[in-house]
Amino acid sequence: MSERRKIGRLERIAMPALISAFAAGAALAAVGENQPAYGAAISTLTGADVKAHAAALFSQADLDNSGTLSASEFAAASVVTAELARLNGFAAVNASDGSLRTIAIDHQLDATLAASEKERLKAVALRDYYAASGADGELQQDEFVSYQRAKFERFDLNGDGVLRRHELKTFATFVAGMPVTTSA
Ligand SMILES: [Ca+2]
Ligand SMILES: [Ca+2]
Repeated sequence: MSERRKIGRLERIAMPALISAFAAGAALAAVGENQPAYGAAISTLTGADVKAHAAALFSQADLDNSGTLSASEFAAASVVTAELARLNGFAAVNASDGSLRTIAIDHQLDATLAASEKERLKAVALRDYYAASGADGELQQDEFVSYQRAKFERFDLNGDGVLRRHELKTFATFVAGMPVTTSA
């Protein structure tokens, strides 16, 4: 199947269900009366937070409860996470203490993702997926946690095991679907 066909199928099947899954568990604070209980904005993000967040994200993204993420589930999660961050004005993080915390995104970002941005995010996600999923072509939870952990390390510019200040801001910008550079 061509990339284009895969992406077309992804739009039709995964997106509405995934948006519901994410909205039920986390975001869409700007919409509706039943707002989830967000804790305060976080000032530091630790490796333990990333692990907890990755585990929560994995179950939200595994729409068919197969215990693994397909390429379309993975790519849809990337796009929906970015869309919700734009809509809310913050990235939502499931912290290691079980609380749902926020990281503000750049206020200059548009509240919606342009179609071209979505296409770019899907293309990047599919590339990452095939790199992370290994020989069996399915992404297991430990592979997903490792993938998230590697991204976290990429944003930890001073290598102290914690994201703070501009590291955190760059991370949130990335979650919101903007291309970011982390190398000097
Ligand atoms: Ca699945
Ligand atoms: Ca750091």
